Amino acid sequence: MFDFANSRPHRPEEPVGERRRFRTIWISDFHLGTRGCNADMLIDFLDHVDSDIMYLVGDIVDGWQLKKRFYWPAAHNDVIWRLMKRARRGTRMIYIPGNHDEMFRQFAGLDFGGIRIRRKAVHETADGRRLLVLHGDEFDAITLSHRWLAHVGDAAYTALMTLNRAVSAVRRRFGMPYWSLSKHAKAKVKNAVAFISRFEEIVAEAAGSRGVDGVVCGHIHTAEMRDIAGVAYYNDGDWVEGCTALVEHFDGSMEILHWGDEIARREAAPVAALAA
Ligand SMILES: [Mn+2]
Repeated sequence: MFDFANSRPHRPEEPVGERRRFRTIWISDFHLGTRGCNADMLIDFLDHVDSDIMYLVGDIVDGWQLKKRFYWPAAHNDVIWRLMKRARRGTRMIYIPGNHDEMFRQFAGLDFGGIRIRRKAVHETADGRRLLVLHGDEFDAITLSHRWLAHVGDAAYTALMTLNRAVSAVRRRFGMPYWSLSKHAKAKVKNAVAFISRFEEIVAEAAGSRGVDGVVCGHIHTAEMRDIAGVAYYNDGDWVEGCTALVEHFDGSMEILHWGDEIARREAAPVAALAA
């Protein structure tokens, strides 16, 4: 086992002092162990924010892809290192494994380096709302009953992600901000839109029947926050396409951070100051 506690990251951590602070951060669907994982943006995110509580809402490591082909660059270790470091600094860390990292579900109830592994959790917001936190594949009928079909979808998805990376690389070369091809492709495909809204309704309905005020999940790689029949539905998105996080401010209000936009804003700020 790699000793994260006594190692240094490949890329040094940026100073902790000036980070934006939140009460809670939810992030999921990193898919570490795949080329699709946007580890650079994730590292940038982790180095610029801090919180009292952090939920890792599943599909952190992609065991399915790793089994097919081992891929683990230094940046992926750096992500794990930063998560472990956070736990040691005192952030209350809760890890809820998803379907791609389901091998960790057997450890639900245990603590690993200060990170609590749970099947699901109930989070209480600063304004007293109770939110059920789970990955979300529990409601994905395709994943449950036709596992092979989910793998076919997985292959098509991997192909789209390869294309997405090529577009991103070209855009970066021309100094254009991060833009997700796959995110926009998905928004255009009627079936995908129908699937997403159906998923959101099912999850919200299930949460409502459990008597909580809302639900936080990941899984479908589509960040969202909306009211569905009186239940607050939150999805923290992913770090493959959208590069998004869900955060709770200290007054209990919630926000989705689009990290590509945040980086663009940060990099534009000195230029704007210069122009003024
Ligand atoms: Mn998933």
